[in-house]
Formats: sequence, structure tokens, C-alpha cells
Amino acid sequence: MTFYGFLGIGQFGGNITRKFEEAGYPCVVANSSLEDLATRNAKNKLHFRNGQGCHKNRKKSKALLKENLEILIDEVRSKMPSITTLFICASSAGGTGSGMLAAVAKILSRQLEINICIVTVLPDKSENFQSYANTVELFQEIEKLDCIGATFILDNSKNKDRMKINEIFFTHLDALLANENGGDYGCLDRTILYIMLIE
Ligand SMILES: Nc1nc2c(ncn2[C@@H]2O[C@H](COP(=O)(O)OP(=O)(O)OP(=O)(O)O)[C@@H](O)[C@H]2O)c(=O)[nH]1
Ligand SMILES: [Mg+2]
Repeated sequence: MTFYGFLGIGQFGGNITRKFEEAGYPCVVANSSLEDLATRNAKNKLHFRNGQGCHKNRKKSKALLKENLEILIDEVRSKMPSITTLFICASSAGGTGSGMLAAVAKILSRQLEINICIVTVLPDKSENFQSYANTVELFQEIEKLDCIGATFILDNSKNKDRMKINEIFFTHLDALLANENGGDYGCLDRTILYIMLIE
């Protein structure tokens, strides 16, 4: 299971990675907000220096990344030394996670030479204009990336209970990653799974 690691950025990133960490996957949780970080019982927490939450401001997040880039790379490298795929998780609508997700994906894929998968979540209808503008900007950035593997897009309009969305995603992805070979319908070995995740 140490082949797969999780980096959660921002509130959604912290929340969605919780069950994966509990199941034994190595995990790093990063946020600009100390208050948000305090709500997550994580082994590896990183607070972005000088960060006080980005309040949906993607520019603020990008500025914080510049200041904290080396620390972030070192944290992922040292806490998850044996992974071959890293799932980077951040919402599209917020500031902290959305603002730096694409840049972090690009930089970590180059620096660590591992497969990067993105996990993000779309806002539901009740959310404000800024949330949608942030979402559009993030997807424009993701589209330009040529270095990433599979992208997982969750949708908050599909269920009122956000924690339920997190739980369903965990159940499905964990089943895939922890899959033991064999079964009545053939087998999915680690190489095939790796190919699925890098394409
Ligand atoms: N499904 C799901 N959605 C979440 C969760 N937490 C936050 N969201 C969604 O994420 C979006 C807000 O992004 P956050 O992750 O809170 O933002 P952030 O990255 O912390 O950025 P700032 O707080 O603006 O600095 C909204 O669309 C929320 O609905 C979660 O645990 N599950
Ligand atoms: Mg936040």
C-alpha cells in the first residue's frame, strides 16, 4: 500500500484524505489555515508559512506556494519515500487548494519523478460566483498539464452530505488500489492498475 500516497491541500484535501490515512496509506495534509488544520487529526501536517486562510483567493494561494515550495517538496519526499503514485486532493472552488493544485502537480511530477493523479470536487448549486470562477480557472490550468495521470472529479451536487461523497470515493478508490489479484472475471494486476492511473 506504500505505493500510493495522498497529499491533501486545503479543507477538502484534508477531509477527503482522512479515511485513506486511517486505512494505512501515507498522507500529508497541507493548509494555509491553522484553524482548518486543527480540525484534522493527521500524522503529517504542514502549515504554509505566513498563511491565514486564502478565503477563495487563488492568487494568495499561489504566492504562498512560492514561499513554501521547498518545504512542501521536502515534506512529501521525506514522509512518503516509497510511493510511485501520488494523489493530490484539493477542491476546485476554494482558494488554498484550487490556487496551487495544478502548479503543485506539475512541480512534484518533475521533482519526484512519480505518477501524479488529481482528485478534485465541483461546487454545488448553492455556492457563490467566486466558487465557479475558481473552478473554471483551475480546469483551464489542469487542461494545460501534460505530466499528470488520471484525474478524479467529484461533484457536490450529487449528494447533500459532503462527508458521504468523501466516503463513497474512499470506498471505491481503496477497493481498486487494495485489489488482490484473481477472481472469477480475471485479474487486474498492479502493472495494469499503474497503466490505468498514468493515462
Ligand atoms: N465533498 C466535499 N466537499 C468539500 C469538503 N470540504 C470542502 N468542500 C468543498 O470545497 C469547496 C471549498 O473549498 P475548501 O477546500 O474549503 O477551500 P480551501 O482550499 O481550504 O481554500 P480557502 O479556505 O478558500 O483558503 C466548496 O465547494 C465545498 O463544498 C469535503 O470534505 N467534502
Ligand atoms: Mg480553507
